[in-house]
Amino acid sequence: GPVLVPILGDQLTRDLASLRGRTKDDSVILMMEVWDEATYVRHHKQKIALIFSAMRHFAEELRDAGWKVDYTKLDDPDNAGSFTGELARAIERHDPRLVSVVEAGEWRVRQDMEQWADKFACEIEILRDDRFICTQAEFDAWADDRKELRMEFFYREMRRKTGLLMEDDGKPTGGEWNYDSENRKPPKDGLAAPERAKFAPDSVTQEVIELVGDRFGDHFGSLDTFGWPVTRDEAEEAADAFFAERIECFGPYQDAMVAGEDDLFHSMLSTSINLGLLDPLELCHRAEQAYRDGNAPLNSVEGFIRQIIGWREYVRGFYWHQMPHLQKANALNAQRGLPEFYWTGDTDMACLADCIRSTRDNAHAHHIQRLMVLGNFALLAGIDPREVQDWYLVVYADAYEWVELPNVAAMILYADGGKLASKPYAASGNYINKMSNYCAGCTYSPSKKTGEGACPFNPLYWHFMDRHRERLEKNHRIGRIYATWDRMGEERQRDYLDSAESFLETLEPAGAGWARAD
Ligand code: FAD
Ligand code: DLZ
Ligand code: SF4
Repeated sequence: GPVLVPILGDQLTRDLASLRGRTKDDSVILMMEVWDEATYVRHHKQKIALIFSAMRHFAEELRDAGWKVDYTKLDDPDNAGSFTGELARAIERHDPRLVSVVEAGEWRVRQDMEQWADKFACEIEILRDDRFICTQAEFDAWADDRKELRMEFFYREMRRKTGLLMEDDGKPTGGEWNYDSENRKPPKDGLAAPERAKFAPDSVTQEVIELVGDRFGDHFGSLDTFGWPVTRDEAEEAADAFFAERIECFGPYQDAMVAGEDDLFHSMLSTSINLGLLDPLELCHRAEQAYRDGNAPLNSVEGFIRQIIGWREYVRGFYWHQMPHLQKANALNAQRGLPEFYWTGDTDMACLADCIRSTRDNAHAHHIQRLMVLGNFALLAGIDPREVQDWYLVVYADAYEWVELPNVAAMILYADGGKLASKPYAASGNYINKMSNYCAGCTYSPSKKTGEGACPFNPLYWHFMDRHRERLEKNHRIGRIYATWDRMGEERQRDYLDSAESFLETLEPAGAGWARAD
């Protein structure tokens, strides 16, 4: 029989390891829309539509290039509903001599994959996903060598490995590894970015949008605004637009937030990168070229490259290094249910409301919104990590567990006890006020510290610091804050704690069934 090559929904790469060196007349490619993947959490409608549409387009592209593609649609009457079930059916149909597959990105799916060799009579080959720059062996060796894992040092290794922004003498271009100090500009009045490239749904996407509306109509989020790139060509066009119009300001305004400006100068390429439509390393080379050609400043280019070969590779290595226990980590013992407003957007905190609106409309929010508004609130309010993890996995079109979980459990919630980040990203209303224009349109005031009308982030901040004093006081990056706390005196402290507690009492926990079927 032929070689059977299953390609998963986030492996839509022409140069995938399992396709390399295969001949077209001796291989059958298997692609599967399956109920299990579409529902293990109740993904945002746009996320499912994006993945199905991109899968269908990719299958078409492969067929046009002469490959045989066996494609199961979600509605096919005999659809077994799972990867393993569909593979079993395909093995019966094709009687392959070999199944060659690239390792799944997520632990859950990889567990299943590892059972295939025992389940099926034919030979199974699981190949390394070499679309990532750092191998797991490399990451593990790096991590096992040190007591503290810090992205910055990992990132330097990746700069050396790739040669990106490196000079012949082994020094980083411009003399520094990191230009973040130039990348914290608050938004000027009226700061607005060029419209991102949006792609009107073609007939394939429209069909998928209908399917999703039909079958997943009660999942979170809107389908109306769908405009994601669904093919490699469209993704390239989106990348072109970013390099032409937005990279210049990408660095300086990376941490800025403006109400109603959902993309600002971000690349909006994460969905395409994660699906496999764009090659992360190629994007980094393009960014470097933009700098060398004098078309983009070093701080923007270095920042962009760091997000990709630094953070993106780092969280993936960290995920596999820490699984499966990362899923259950809860170092701060956070127990509160996720507030209902994360799903409805119904809150009078203007910053949260805008971030949740963007999340619902676009299946996207940019990094600083995910980190310093939505994440910061979940941290300070002590929301149960598992509920926060489910939320992030559901709502973002770019969310796969390997990238979502480290960002949520470790980066925003400190649930790993500080393995990934050196301190919790906790901030009061002052930070959000400085980096955004949200507060001007809010019923609360960021300068009011406690009581009626005070920005809830202010008392929540001190409530958080106070309740985790024992752990955080020892942290050299945050411990000094307790001197300020102690100087306030008991009455002021009591004000903060009472304000926080009355606020926390008002939070309505979300009902069951939003993220997972009951
Ligand atoms: P840009 O700002 O243009 O950045 C360029 C690229 O860098 C991104 O496309 C992405 O590939 C990469 N990148 C940047 N930051 C990170 C990071 N922290 N981790 C990994 N890659 C990064 N990103 C996801 O792809 N999927 C997720 O599920 C996801 N969940 C997140 C959850 C939280 C709590 C936080 C704080 C961040 C999360 N991120 C996630 C990272 C980041 O927010 C998104 O990658 C980014 O907002 C995507 O938009 P963009 O393409 O415009 O990014
Ligand atoms: C996220 C997702 C969804 C919603 N549906 C499918 C699907 O029907 N078929 C498929 O191959 N992949 C899907 N995916 C992406 C997978 O969840 C993702 O490829 C793996 O989980 C990565 O380990
Ligand atoms: Fe958010 Fe507080 Fe500003 Fe309101 S005042 S927008 S709640 S930071």
